Amino acid sequence: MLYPQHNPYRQVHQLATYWQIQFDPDGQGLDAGWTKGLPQGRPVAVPASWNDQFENSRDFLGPAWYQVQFDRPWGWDRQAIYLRFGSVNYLADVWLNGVHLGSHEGGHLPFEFLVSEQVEQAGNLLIVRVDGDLASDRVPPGNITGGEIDFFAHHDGIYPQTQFDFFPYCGLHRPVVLYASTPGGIRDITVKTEIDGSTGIVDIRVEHGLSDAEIHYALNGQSLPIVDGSRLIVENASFWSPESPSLYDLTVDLTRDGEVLDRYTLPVGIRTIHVEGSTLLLNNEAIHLKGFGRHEDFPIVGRGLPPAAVIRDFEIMKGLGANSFRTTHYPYSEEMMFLADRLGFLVIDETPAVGLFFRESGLERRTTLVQQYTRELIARDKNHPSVIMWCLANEPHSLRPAAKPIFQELYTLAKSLDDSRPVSIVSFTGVPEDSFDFLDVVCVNRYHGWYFEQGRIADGVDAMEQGIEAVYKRYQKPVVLTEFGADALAGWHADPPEMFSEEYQAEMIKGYIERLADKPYVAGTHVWCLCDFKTSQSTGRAASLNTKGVFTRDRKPKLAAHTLRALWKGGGEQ
Ligand code: GCB
Repeated sequence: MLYPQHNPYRQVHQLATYWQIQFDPDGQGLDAGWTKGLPQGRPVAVPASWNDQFENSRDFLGPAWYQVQFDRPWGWDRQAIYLRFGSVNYLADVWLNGVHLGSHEGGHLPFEFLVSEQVEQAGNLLIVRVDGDLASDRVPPGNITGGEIDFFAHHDGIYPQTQFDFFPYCGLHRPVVLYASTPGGIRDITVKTEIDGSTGIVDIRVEHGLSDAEIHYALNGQSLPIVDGSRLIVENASFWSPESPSLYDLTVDLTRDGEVLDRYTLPVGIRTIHVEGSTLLLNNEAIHLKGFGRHEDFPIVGRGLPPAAVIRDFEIMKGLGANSFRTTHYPYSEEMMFLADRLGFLVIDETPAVGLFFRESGLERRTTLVQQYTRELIARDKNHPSVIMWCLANEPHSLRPAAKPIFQELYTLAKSLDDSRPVSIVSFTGVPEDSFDFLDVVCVNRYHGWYFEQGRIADGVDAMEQGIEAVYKRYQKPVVLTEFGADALAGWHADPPEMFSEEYQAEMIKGYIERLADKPYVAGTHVWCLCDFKTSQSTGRAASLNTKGVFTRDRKPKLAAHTLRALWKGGGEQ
């Protein structure tokens, strides 16, 4: 799925910054005819979560109704017009001028409708009903009752009752745009790259609906012939890597009789990613991931897209010497993924499948949703050089026998959609995690010295090391420690270190990284997490925050940030 872009053949029109919203706690909107207009809307910012914008909406999870009006941009009368949503959490139903266009389930992934027939010249009314309620047959799940959970007892009774550790923010979280392109024009482009010595090979597939059209390709403005039906050959190519994130502009022109009908320009990074034995190879050289898990979580904006804060997060990661992150626990914004390409980050790209459990009730529905998310994520992010691995789930409660065949099928699906990247899941058990028998990389989260061996960093580091060695011994694949960390209350100090102090967090993180540094099969360590973030209320989360950030929620460094900079960048370097 292509990201909308502006050029002489395509236009993007951003809808208003302030829409109207009306909450519908009694679920009366449909019967009361709100699809034709909201009786008592009030202004709301888009994109943003609704929860922190109003006095009375923090814990309200829907349904809520959004409304906006727009006119058709000039010159669009003969264009194919699409209405595209970057992310709506969780369930969206969309009406345009009273016509139900369709619905989409699952946050964090884009969806669009062809609306050329419905859009009038002026006064179009767009209505979106958003339902973010938590349910056991949704993904991620929540409000689970009756002993359905195999693990995570402390998640029972938290409020809101999520089966995951982040606040279930709701709303129109990413840009909503109209875009226009040539009817039958370019619908999709898939690029895969290979390396042969100093030569780069770019394999391209273009989907379009104009059977009599020709396709022309240019790289950085230079026209290139296609070889073997689908390949561009780039002599003396600059390969993409974190140290040198070279991108080429690939321009695809759809032409007829020499006239350009449609154009799309895609940034392409030429690079390869492979697993060989227990090593992860980028451009045929071993790589080591240094980085973080993180949340799209900001005061007031919630899980909405704040462009400046995204830049800030890249800045603080770079400043520490990080080269990688995992999109915990859902796909990050498309805007952030393009920046990752440009700034040279290695991304483990995760679907919104967090908190999966494998008891029967709702299992079929959850499984279908996770398959849908896998398809949608790969369709969205397949062309990013920064994406080095697909992660199909975080910490599934996978000890039940149903889990393995479900992941086997999911793995096969992911590989059939993209055979060019490793595929994994992130496990908190590790041994045994039956699915690691077939997954390409072993990704595990470890909290020794925090949830286990509490207050004892040295014992925790020993236990972590033993666990990682056991995982490697059992599966003989590259291992990424995808989460480890400790809560630290900014400004709270203790000597000797005590839990929740900045010293404890810093020392534990250092202990983990140093202990794993000389294990060649450890392909990376991701600290949990970059910044403190909002989560459900519980005794385990002071101030409703997970404070395992090495930065505060407003991006101020804790001691651990300085420790990481010294570890990753070396002593004095800033
Ligand atoms: C985990 C989860 C993450 C939590 C973290 C914690 O294992 O993957 O979502 O926030 O632990 O802090 O407990």
